[in-house]
Amino acid sequence: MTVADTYQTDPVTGGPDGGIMRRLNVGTGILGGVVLALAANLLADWLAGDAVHEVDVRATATMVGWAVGFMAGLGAFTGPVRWLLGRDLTHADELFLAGKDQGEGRYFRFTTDHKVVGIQYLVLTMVMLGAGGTMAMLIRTDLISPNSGFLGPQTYNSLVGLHGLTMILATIIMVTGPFGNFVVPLMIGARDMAFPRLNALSLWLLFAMLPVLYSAAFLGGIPMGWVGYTPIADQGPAGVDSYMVAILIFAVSTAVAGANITTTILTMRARGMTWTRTPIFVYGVLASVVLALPAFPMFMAAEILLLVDRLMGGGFYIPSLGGQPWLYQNLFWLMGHPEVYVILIPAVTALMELTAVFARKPLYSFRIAVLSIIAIVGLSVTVWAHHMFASGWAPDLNGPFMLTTELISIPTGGLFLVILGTLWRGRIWATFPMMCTYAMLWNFIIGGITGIYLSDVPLDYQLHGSMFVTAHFHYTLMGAGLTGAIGALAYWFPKMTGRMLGDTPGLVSFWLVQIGFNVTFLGMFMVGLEGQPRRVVHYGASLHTGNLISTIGAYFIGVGMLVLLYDVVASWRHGKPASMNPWGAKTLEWTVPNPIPLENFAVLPVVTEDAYGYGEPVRDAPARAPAPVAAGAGPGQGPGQGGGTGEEART
Ligand code: HEM
Ligand SMILES: [Cu+2]
Repeated sequence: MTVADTYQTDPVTGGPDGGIMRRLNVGTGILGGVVLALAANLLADWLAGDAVHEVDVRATATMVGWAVGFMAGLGAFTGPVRWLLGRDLTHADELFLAGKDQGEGRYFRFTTDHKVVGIQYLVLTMVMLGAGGTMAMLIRTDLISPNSGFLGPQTYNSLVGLHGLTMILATIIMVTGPFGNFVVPLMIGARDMAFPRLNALSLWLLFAMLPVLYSAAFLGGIPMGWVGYTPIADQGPAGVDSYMVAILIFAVSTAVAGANITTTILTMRARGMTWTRTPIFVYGVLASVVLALPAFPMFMAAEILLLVDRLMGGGFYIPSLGGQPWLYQNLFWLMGHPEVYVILIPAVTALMELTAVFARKPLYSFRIAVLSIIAIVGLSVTVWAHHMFASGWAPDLNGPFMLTTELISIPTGGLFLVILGTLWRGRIWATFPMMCTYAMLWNFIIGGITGIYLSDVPLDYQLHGSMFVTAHFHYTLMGAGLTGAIGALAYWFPKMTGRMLGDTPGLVSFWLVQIGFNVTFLGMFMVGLEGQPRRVVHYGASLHTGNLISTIGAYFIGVGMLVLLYDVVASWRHGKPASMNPWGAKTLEWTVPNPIPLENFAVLPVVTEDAYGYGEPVRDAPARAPAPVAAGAGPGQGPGQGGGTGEEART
């Protein structure tokens, strides 16, 4: 890779620097949110004082008021407002917004630097996973015995719903948020995202969403599970309003992020970075957001119709008023199935990226990987009704939906084979991130094949609504998706923090989580096959053993995750300082120094070869590679030894 091409920012002119913008931060945001929430509450009380739906109108108005007030108080709208007033942001303002010379304070502001946004996303994701994980521990503790009575049925149902929703939202953002924002612009040789202010907007909308979502716990809960099914959603308490508003905010955030990331990847790749030289992770992130762009508006539409039902006396989903719950189910799964690939693809492509690095081989085969991703994106919008086989909606379509569902397992298998092919005959440096690839392969084969069971209509009639389904999707979402995200974290941690993630606690956490995970969900397959329904607080005595096994496994996951959290926090604070390119990787993010300058690249890079061209000497490789962990990797196989040539690393 050679460098050329200097870059000059055109100063934006048209007004004095500064203004109120410089005094806004998360504190003024919360203040603005509370004030507007109170105002909206009073206004709704006054306007809808004695309407039938008064409680819901007030709850919804309060939450919308909070979100708008928070974003305004944070300064999310100052740019557009000043533009409307005819005074654009000045160059100095733009630099201020990017967080120049602001120290830690920039993490608590509406900061546009993609690296700051990436770190904010990472912390937000970890908080959400922590909240969802705590709920999971409570759920499993309740299920430790057939009638433990640890949680009441109402609390149990709400916890299951909030756990599911928290985890789905967290897994949607867990790769694209932190790594799509921090790593992708570096990886494509750009100075920032295409729309830096939209980037900050997408992040802070999620922050505004969280109190709305969790207010459900104080408003009667969400008794209808994470899917928000009607007619229960039509009849449920005000907690359902929290669900609706949270989803609406989330959908806006996703749309904004999707438009931004798509534009960035399409238009800002470095000179010479043709599509065949674009790293596979960039494809993964692009596929994920391109899929999310049409999917989330479906969910949004579903919730807007629900809002009309609940607040205005509409009957979209109420049969006695001519409505139909199947409408909700269709809209929901038109989002819900693409969404599983929104989650999976970036995680798997992150693992592909690091597998090529640690196997010291080009990706096998880049073209199959790209074609599989394209096929998955196309097919995944044609399979949604496999979630409705047993619902009675359009039984004649069960056959065609079975076919499309089984077809999608072919390109999904393609991704799998690309990773296996990359490992084949590699001399592997078995680091913590690399171990995540192995774990993903193990877990995803189980998750994927049980998916094929479920897509078989007669079998699904048996298994639908059972713990078997719960086990299936945990094997995919957690076993493959979350494992991939953890691999990505361990891999890019040195670039994001300038420090190495501790290997020993990382591996301890890895084994605790992976063993705990398999124990938990194999136990759940067992009780699911024996007919235990999901989302039910009690179960028959004969199912005790399987549930006990699951609960014990879950505690192992919990402890393992705490060890990982410790590792992340401790390494971030005083881990071993990382060199510029500790893994000897060839993609562009490893060519910038630590800490990364605000503008990323002093001169923009020009790309002259593909991202996996091992066989060339690598830059800034460590003098001595860390000792390989796996058997079979003798001394000298670490990258960078003697120039780290690809030939050398192959057997
Ligand atoms: C790619 C990774 C996958 C993910 C992340 C995933 C995720 C999910 C989720 C979240 C659910 C349950 C939703 C709910 O009711 O709460 C589910 C159900 C289902 N999955 Fe998967 N899945 C994956 C792969 C597959 C594959 C490869 C197939 C088939 C080839 C498949 C077929 C099904 C079917 C038929 C159901 C409906 C089961 C039922 O409710 O009766 N899945 N999956
Ligand atoms: Cu599906």
